[in-house]
Parts: sequence; structure tokens; C-alpha cells
Amino acid sequence: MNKIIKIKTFGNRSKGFLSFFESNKDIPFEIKRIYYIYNVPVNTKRGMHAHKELNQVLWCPYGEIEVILDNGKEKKSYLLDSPEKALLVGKGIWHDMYWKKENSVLCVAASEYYNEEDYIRDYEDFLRYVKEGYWNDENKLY
Ligand code: T46
Repeated sequence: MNKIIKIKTFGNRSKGFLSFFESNKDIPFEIKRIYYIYNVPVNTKRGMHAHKELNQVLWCPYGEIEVILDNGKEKKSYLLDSPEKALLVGKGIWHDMYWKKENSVLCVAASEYYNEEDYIRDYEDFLRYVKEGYWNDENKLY
């Protein structure tokens, strides 16, 4: 988790391209929910939370979005600037997303149904989670 993966892609410039990924094959979990975020003004920051149990894959089929991952010990920036790139974000990772280009679309496939209880929306709470041993090797950023 917490790394960019290349999405399998077929096609060519004359006919266009098709990209796809499959649960438990290309990404390490079963997908229960898909959502997407669009019509976001440039320079908007969203996210600002971590999840207790949710694993997700983020991709940007159009535009450019920067995602900053923070595991409580270090932060890394990942640029989603191609429909062939996806970012795996594991549970327990604080994430912020920045819209870099107009009309950029963020798509997300998630391992669980929506549950507001799963969100840690306060950064101090998040750091407490990390301190209390919530952190393990799965929280490494690649
Ligand atoms: C995440 C990042 C990448 C629902 O009712 N159902 C849903 O499935 C989702 C995802 C959201 N919502 C509601 C909850 C809020 O009232 O939609 C509203 C906006 O959600 P939020 O402010 O959390 O949006 P972002 O862009 O900050 O975060 C979203 C996801 O919520 C979050 O899980 O990891 O995208």
C-alpha cells in the first residue's frame, strides 16, 4: 500500500486507450464502493483525514491532482497526472489532495461501504492513534 501503481492500459493514439484494474489482482483488496470528485476549483485542498479501516485506490482519469500522504512519521507527495497511474492508500494514512488543473477528476475505489465513524478528521487525534501503536510496517510510504 501507499505507493503509485501503473494501471494496465491497452490502445494507441489513433483509436484511444482503455485502462483497467481488478480487485485482488491488480489492487490488494475487494472493492465495495466507488466515488468520484469533480468540478473542484484549482488549488482547492480536500481530504485532511485518515481512515481507521478503509483501504483505497485513487486515480485521476483527467487532469492533475497532488496527493500528500502522511503516516505520522513522514510525509510524501504523489502526483496523479496520468490516467495510467493510481495511488494505493492504506488505512491509517492521513491524506490531503490538491487540485492542480482545471476540471481534474479524482476517482476512488474503496474497500468498505461509507462509514463516517471510520474517519479521523482531527490531526491531533491522528497523531495519538500513531503514538498508541496504531503504526506498523504497513504504514510505510513508498
Ligand atoms: C477520502 C478522500 C480521498 C458520503 O456520503 N459517501 C461517500 O461514499 C463519501 C466518499 C462521502 N460522503 C459524504 C461525506 C461528506 O458529507 O460526502 C461529503 C464529502 O466528503 P468529504 O468531505 O469526506 O470529501 P473529501 O474529498 O475530503 O474526502 C473524500 C472521501 O470522503 C474520503 O474517504 O479518502 O475523498
